[in-house]
Amino acid sequence: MKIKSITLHIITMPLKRPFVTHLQTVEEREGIIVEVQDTDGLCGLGECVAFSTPWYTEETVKTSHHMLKDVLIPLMSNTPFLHPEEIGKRFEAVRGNAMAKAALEMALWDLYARQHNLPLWDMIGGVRKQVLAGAVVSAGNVEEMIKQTEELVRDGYQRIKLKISPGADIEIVKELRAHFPTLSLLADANSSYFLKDKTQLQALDEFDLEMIEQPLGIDDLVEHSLLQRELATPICLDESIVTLHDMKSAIHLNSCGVVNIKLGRVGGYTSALEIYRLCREHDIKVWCGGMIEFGVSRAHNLSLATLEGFSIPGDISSSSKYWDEDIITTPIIVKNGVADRLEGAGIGVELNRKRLGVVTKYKETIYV
Ligand code: OSB
Ligand code: MG
Repeated sequence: MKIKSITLHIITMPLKRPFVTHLQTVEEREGIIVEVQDTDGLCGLGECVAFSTPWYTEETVKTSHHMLKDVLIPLMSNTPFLHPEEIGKRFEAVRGNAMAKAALEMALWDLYARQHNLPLWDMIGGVRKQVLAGAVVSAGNVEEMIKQTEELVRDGYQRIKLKISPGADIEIVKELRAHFPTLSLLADANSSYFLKDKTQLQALDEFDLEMIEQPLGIDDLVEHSLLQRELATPICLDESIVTLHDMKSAIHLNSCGVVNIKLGRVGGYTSALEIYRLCREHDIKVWCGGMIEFGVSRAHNLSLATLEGFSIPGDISSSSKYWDEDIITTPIIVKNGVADRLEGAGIGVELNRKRLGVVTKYKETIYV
């Protein structure tokens, strides 16, 4: 792969409505679109999913911009490489910073697939023609959560994830379950509980949740294991799984029955595929997590979720759930709980340059 230049587009777009969690209310989404160009003029696209502030992980748009520009992109300049998997080796010299690494690595996978004129889902061994999709409801009060769920169910979503936290949990789950007796529901706590809150979490067992996502601390694999022993509802880990090593530890400790895989959180495809394969070997269920993303990352998620093991609907929603107008020419569409896989080369979407221009705050091209 002969890389000529890498363009970083720092963009910002208002959400249609605020995304409320106990940690942060997101009203504007900042992000970085990474565009890698080869010497033949082909382009690969990636997206950095870090937020403006470090509420979900320690990375931010600013730290990942710095990592990309000053640390990771310079690693591209030496010897050419044959396959995007080789990039992981070069990145080993850099600790952490999974989202910055993922943004560049995703763009290289997209470019590699386009160079071979194949869809990326095909290159990684995907098989699903339709990807299983679900949506997230995240609002300040239970009435609003019911209203949003009604809208999403009307739009065809068949799996809804509810954000919960101490004091905003039992009432929410109980009300939602009463309104939607047969809907597939799960709850995501974004690490807002402690092991001492066990009885509060056990009280959720009666509402037939598919799983409870990341109830405890982001690095509490041991305590998740202790909790899982006393909880009927399967635990799904999100924040706790960043590396393959984390996943190995979680399996050894029986910390979870499910994991959501996010390309950004785990540092890109190579790591996501390793985690995926390990989960398959150990009967851990997987699904594709979401990050309130723009179309580039949504298209990457669709590629990943074509893998056979992605047998549970992910946080994969239409571009229109968050955006008035996405930055890609054909928005991502979920209908009746599925999204068709994209059949074009690479991730199968192109940038809408006009829209991108409108939402770009800063842009620079680095020649490698
Ligand atoms: O914890 O899964 C999470 C969004 C941003 C940061 C963290 C999380 C989320 C979501 C997914 O819940 C929302 C979406 O992309 O639709
Ligand atoms: Mg989560």
